Amino acid sequence: MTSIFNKRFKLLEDSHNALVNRPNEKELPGNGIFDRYFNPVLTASHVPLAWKYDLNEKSNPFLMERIGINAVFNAGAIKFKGKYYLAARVEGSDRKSFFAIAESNNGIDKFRFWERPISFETFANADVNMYDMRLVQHEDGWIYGLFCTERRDPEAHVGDQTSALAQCGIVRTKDLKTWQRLPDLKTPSPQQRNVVLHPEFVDGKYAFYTRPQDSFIEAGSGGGIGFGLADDIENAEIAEEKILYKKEYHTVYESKNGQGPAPIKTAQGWLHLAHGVRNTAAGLRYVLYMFMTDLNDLTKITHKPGGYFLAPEGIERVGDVSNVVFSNGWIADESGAVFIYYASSDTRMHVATSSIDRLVDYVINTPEDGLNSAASVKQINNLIDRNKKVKAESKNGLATA
Ligand code: M1P
Repeated sequence: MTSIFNKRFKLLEDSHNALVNRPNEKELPGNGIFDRYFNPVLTASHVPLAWKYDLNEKSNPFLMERIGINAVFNAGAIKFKGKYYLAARVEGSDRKSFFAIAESNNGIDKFRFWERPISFETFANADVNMYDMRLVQHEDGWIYGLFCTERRDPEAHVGDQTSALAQCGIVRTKDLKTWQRLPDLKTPSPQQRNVVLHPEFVDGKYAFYTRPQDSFIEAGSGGGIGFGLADDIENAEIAEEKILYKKEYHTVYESKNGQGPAPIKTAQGWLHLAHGVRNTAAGLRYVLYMFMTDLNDLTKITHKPGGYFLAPEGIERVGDVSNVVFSNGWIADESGAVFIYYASSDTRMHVATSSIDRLVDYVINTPEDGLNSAASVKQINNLIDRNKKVKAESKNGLATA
């Protein structure tokens, strides 16, 4: 007779194989800017069975889960030696997050986790939690992983077991397998999340996008996406942060914002993906937005499309932290294709695809936020007028195809 263990093992293995081999398809027609896909690319169910189950029938006759995985989200991304890699944030049922590499041949489906999660050195004052790694191929030859490292706030009173101190941890690798831990980034700000390394040197220095905050929400002296330089990466210290994209009243980033992945260089400027947060009666709502900075002055914003680029839709709206999309990884392919990896509701990972040409067009030709309702109506009326003109011209045979 087949044992409980064997029956369950077959069921588990079959469903895991079906999941990790599942093809993905575009959801058409989309909005012309990017294409969503029907299936998430990574979920908690994608982690290998050996991470959760004791696979020995003697010690686990009921084949129970011994370790729970709660969610897989907020992944850094890189194309390396022809394959697409995600450095995902894996969160256990104990609430601790860690990083794990998953690989795919085409970037849109069949992502498989490597045998083990990433390990690297922790310091004497161990990181209690770590999350949201940004992978960057730097021109110095290393691949860097910048992530948020959190510990309990030593100033918090005994009854407060939630206040955290967040700072930026730095690791680097040449093969995504062996990781060297460097000292955490030092900045003048008491809290840092969403710190991103720029892929090129600026005046011979390492350039960072930062997000200075006093606490999870409080920005203190202004808030927004910051920018700073450090002489050295092995003891990185930013003396001064300049805010390059500030929060603004009644926008999709009125509560806070943060740089997403490292920007992509194009002929027209650096393309940026960021997240914006606003508060609602149902809690914080996180959306993605884009902007472009000058090729020679990284602190100069040249294009600022209004509104959000991508917001949670359908099932994406539901999860552990609902109404959230967050991206810390994208890949610009040699072909000009762009793979945008985003997490929904702190629960699962998705991909959307676009191209450099489409994203540059979006960033340059989307009207800026006019910051009031009348300005929004004016933008729509302008578009209607231009469309009427095109229609009239085509009737008269003037419009070109
Ligand atoms: O829960 C939503 C996000 O909240 C934080 O992002 P931010 O610091 O910009 O508010 C992070 O914890 C992020 O991981 C999380 O997805």
